[in-house]
Amino acid sequence: MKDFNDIIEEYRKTFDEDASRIKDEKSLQELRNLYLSRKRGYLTLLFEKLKTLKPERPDVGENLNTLKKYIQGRLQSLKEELAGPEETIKRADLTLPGRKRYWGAPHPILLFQQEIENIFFGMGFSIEEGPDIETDYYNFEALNFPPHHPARDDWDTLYITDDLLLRTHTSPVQIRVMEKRKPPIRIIIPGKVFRKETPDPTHLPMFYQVEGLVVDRGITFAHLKGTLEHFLKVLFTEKIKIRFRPSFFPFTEPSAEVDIECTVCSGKKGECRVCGGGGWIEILGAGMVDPQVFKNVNIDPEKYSGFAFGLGTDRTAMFAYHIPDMRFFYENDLRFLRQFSVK
Ligand code: 2NL
Repeated sequence: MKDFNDIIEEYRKTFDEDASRIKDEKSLQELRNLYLSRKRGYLTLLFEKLKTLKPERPDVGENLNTLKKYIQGRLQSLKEELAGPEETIKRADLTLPGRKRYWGAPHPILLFQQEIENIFFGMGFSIEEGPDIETDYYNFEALNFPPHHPARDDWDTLYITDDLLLRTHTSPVQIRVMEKRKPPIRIIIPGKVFRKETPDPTHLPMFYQVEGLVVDRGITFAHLKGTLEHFLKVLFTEKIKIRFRPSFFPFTEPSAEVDIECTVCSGKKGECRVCGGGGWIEILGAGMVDPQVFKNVNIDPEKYSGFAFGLGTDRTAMFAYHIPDMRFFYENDLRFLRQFSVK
């Protein structure tokens, strides 16, 4: 009987439409009752009708059973979908291979800082750290900055209150160490520093520095020169050319700036973007600690002398890795960062 099979097919379509509207347990239960209830469910009624058929009974019966199984299956999966993750986990295929996890990696600036730390560690230096937020005294006054020195200007320093500021260099940590500890002192201080700058290829309001300090009896400029030359040769290879130029810092006397031959044009001059054609790039500031700084921390400048130096970690990393823009370090573009990871 063709008509009966058509009716079965119509019921399947209606069921699918009804099933697509299910959104909670209650409507699911209603749907189940509508089709499978023993008393008045559509399928129950259809099976009763089946009894009245004669020759077509096996054929129609088979179709009706298929529909019943189909409806039961759909109701079961709807139930699991509504039950959420727990049911899904029960059905998950635990034999599938795991998904690949991305491991983090040290940031290139940290790797470069550690390279610097290792070189000084090899010369007997220890590593010290201090707070990013400092007082005016530790950041400027103890370091012999005159009251109206331009570095105290609003343009350079990010002030929090009249007395609290974001440190503009890591030197305040040296002051704190000298207050607590008597010579001999041989330390380096890596860390974040802050200046009120508009970001451009060579400036950022937050960057990294490594400063160093040596204090003992009989320390001379020769120690300064030998230490920094060794450091630069390990960092930039034995062949690198180095020059010292006279300079000025409020906290050192005499003071010097240290240049290396340009790593990009090898000092050939001309139109180099990195050294501006001069053939040299400035890497370090350094000098013999000013006696006034020693007096500020109760170290007798008649007995002790020392040298100090500072370098910009990001700036130096740019020359070491030939990176044209400092902002690349902080954009977190994985295509950039992955080039430095060990793997
Ligand atoms: C630069 C210059 C320098 C120092 C930092 C220093 C610290 C104390 C006493 C004396 Cl506590 N000096 N630090 C000395 C000379 C230069 O840094 O160009 N930095 C990026």
